[in-house]
Amino acid sequence: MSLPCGRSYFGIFLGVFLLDCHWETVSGQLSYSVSEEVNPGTPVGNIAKDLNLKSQDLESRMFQIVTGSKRKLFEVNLKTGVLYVSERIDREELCAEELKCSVSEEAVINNPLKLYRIDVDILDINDNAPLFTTDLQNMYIAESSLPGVKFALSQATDVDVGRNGVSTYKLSQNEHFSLALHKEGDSVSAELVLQKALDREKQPVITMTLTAVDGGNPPKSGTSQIVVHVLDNNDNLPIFTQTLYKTEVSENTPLGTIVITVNATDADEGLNSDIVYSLRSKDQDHVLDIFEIDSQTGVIKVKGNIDFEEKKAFEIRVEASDKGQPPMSAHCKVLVEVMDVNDNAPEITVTSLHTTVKEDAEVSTVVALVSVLDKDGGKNAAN
Ligand SMILES: *[C@@H]1O[C@H](CO)[C@@H](O)[C@H](O)[C@H]1NC(C)=O
Ligand SMILES: [Ca+2]
Ligand SMILES: [Ca+2]
Ligand SMILES: [Ca+2]
Ligand SMILES: [Ca+2]
Repeated sequence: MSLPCGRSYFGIFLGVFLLDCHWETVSGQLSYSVSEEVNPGTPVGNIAKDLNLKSQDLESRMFQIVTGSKRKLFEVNLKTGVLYVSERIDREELCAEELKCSVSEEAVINNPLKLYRIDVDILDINDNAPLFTTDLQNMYIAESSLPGVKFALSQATDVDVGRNGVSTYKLSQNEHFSLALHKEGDSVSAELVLQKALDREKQPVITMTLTAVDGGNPPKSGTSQIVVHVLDNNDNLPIFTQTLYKTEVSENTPLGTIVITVNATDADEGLNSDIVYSLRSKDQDHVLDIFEIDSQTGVIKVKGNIDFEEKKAFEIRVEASDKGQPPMSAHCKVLVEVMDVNDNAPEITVTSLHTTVKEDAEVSTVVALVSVLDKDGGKNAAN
């Protein structure tokens, strides 16, 4: 018996020598294909038929599949010549992302010795869904971002190959974003595109579902939640609860007395809505000498003497500014009417026309002119 390349095919060098010289010694080559994950026992082909051997000869001529150290994925039924799957075949484990996955076996038969090569293509099935590395993608996007701006997304992977891999992405229905898909050969990736301007004051958080779909039949998919946190921009003015406040204050009101509290609110967030109040004086009416405002609370208090006789009403301008960068501000007016208090005694002036009055003076003789002057107004004045 002469052995191929002159040595025992059962030797430990078998694999090496088969590689070295199989082109001159292989008596035949067979190619089959079978899907991964088929049940053990599934037939792949009939070796006896394809090699023109009598099936009853297989056993007597010691037909044998030689796999070296590898797992024995296939076996031959020596009675029928059928090559069948002998254990679970997982293409993903065998070939990972390689597009073509093929298993080569050597088979020998004696009398005369012949060596055959059997190639079995392992066909991918769509047994894996696209998978995202994160179930949740938090994104922080400025409220001021312009439509058209793109944002990177975490991609999905599908360990299947070819069309069983990720073929497209979908985004759940929403008002602001769409997807831009980029295809490069077999791979596809997606970016988030802002379609409509954001408004944190209306919707501070936008949640969407990103779905990766493979091209299998039927397709499989995987999802990831996208949570967009809209970052505030200072795009709102403070707004006073009233544009005009009216109040009254008595003259001589003690210093520190609260006159009124103004209130402005701002729809933004954080410093962009933090309000600082201040008083503005448009002319020389001494408003700033007489009133003060608490910059934090908007409480206006008396700080100087109020004298009705000097000024009967004040018009205070109040500014509210946020602490945004740059700040935004708004104004309101506070009209303070001063109420008179009876703090002035009437002044009586007597002008004598005669130093003495005769006792027999006539009844209607003018004796003196009495004039009364009262600085107080209204009912506090003399009448
Ligand atoms: C200011 O007005 C807002 C809205 O009307 C209200 O929620 C808030 O409590 C007010 N603040 C003060 C200090 O009155
Ligand atoms: Ca798949
Ligand atoms: Ca697969
Ligand atoms: Ca804002
Ligand atoms: Ca603001």
